[in-house]
Amino acid sequence: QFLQNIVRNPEFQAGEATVDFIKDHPELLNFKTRLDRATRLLGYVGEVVVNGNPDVAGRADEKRQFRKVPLPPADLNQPTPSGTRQILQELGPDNFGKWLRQEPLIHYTDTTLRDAHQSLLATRMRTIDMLAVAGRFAQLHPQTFSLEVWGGATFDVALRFLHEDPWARLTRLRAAVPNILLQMLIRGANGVGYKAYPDNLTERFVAEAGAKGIDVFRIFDSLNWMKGMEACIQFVRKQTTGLAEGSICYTGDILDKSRPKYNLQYYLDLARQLEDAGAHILCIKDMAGLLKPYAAAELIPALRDTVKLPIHLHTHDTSSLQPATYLKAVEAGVNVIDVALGGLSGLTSQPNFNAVVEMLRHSPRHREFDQQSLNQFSDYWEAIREQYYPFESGLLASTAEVYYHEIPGGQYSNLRPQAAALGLLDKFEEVKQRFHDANFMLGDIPKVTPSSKVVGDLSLFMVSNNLTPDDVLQRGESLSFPESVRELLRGDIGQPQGGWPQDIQQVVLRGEQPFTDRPGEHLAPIDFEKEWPEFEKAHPYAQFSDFLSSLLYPKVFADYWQFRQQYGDVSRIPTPVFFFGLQEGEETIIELAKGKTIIIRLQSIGPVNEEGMRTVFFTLNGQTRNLEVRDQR
Ligand code: 3PY
Ligand code: ZN
Repeated sequence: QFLQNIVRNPEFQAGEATVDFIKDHPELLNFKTRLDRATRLLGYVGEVVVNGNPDVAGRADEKRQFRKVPLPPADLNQPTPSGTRQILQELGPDNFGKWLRQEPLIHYTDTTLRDAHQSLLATRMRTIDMLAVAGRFAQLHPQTFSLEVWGGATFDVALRFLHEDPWARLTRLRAAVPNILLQMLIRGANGVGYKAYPDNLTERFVAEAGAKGIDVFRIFDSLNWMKGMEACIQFVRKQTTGLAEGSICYTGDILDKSRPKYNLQYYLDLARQLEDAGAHILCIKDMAGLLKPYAAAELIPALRDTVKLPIHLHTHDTSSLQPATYLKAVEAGVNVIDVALGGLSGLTSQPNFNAVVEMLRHSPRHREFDQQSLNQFSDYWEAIREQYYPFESGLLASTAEVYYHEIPGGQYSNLRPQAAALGLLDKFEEVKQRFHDANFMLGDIPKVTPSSKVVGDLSLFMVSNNLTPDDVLQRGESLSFPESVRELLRGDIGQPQGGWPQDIQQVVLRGEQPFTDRPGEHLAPIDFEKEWPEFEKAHPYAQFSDFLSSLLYPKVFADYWQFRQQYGDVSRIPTPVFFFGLQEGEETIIELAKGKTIIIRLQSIGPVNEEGMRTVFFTLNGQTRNLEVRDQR
């Protein structure tokens, strides 16, 4: 019966079965019900039509219409021109680093597919919207240094809220972009999570990411703790053919002599240590956008004098000053700068790619890009962005307040909904004030995931409980602090420069002994030999990458897996339908596989019956299909 199911499957008959074929078709094993893919996706659409997508509950206007999305014109029949990936393959990582360091023209990393939507739209960008243009971009702008497409919060959000497999996203993007380096953000020992993982898990994760297509691993530690990065740099060197980009998280202001903790020397020392640890590229990761133009003019030449590595600058344009920082950095010899396509740039995202190219046009380090085409990509993203309106952060204008609160760009779009969920939206001004206070209570630390999340948790805790910094220290013994604050001060995610302040550490830990060693050293390694076969048995046709997902996020993965068995691969559903369902009389086209599409039309929704069920009347490829859905609204 199983074999019959396979040979009768239209995708199999069309010769389109890939390695994912059986995983994507659990119905092959289901001899009684034989739910096909279309039926499962229809089940999802029925659910959203009746009950809505919980991720946009209370924020969705289901009647809102979206305009037609303009696709940037490209001739996809042409072979894809070669790019930086071919240069890396030719030179190998060490020589690639040397080549990049002496490149006269400026290079660009496009962050549109990772940090830009993490920072503007709470990381919700779906694979379908990326794939619609990724190949076109590769075709038209092969001179781009890299595309940041993976890691950071995208891994968790893909599984948790989008019900997508992040590994499949990577595989599909790699296939669409054979020529430009693909880049990810990895939080050192914290991987793509919020806590430290055993070393052998990080190692397998890095190896798998490399095998599935990542070329540049941007590695950072949220406390700038070398021990949190060293092992990861080595894993990239050992397990992949890619580039290890060691990062300095930039905080404070090197020009502010009254705050000497993060002075120029601090960053130069870190850079030297990253070079010694084996990094191929040095990144200045300015996650909140605090690196001012004249500070860049001082920092970059000093770094170039200190290390032989090429320098990659990342920032967020929260204040709107950052193009000026880029101008100074380019003059000072930076090699690569991070930008986002117009429609997803600015504010808490990266500076505008299109505009920065124009800033440098006719100057010595200008690299040529077809501006008309860049603008067409920007138009695409602007139109797509409208479909994600429930996830906009609410920040309407750039703000110099960021120099005070130092909230990273990638966190801002999350902190507001977090505050809203606690009923604190009216007090968001106070939350930002307490974010500033919490930072200094914790000893003035770099704030970037996961340390920034803990500073956020502490500030929300103070606002909810009406506490000042003094209250926390004086009444701390009787307060129940967020678990994340306890873990941070216990040393779970590492050690900051100068150690933790003893007053708050004692109040929060109440006698518990803090760690000072590297978390990876006291965490039990994963027994892959034993656990992978067990996992495989419990999850028929799962891949090894699914196992890695489940080790990083056990509960999130379990929910995702169950969802996937029930509804199939929802990443193929167009975004308006995925978030808002269909209106009566509306239809949608879903591409199940290359050349295989289905058309779902919502005819009408019946009334609720005594059992609380509604009948939803659809047509699927013109044939009537009725669905019973429990009304849970
Ligand atoms: C992340 O870790 O997700 C970040 O974007 C840090 O800036
Ligand atoms: Zn960033």
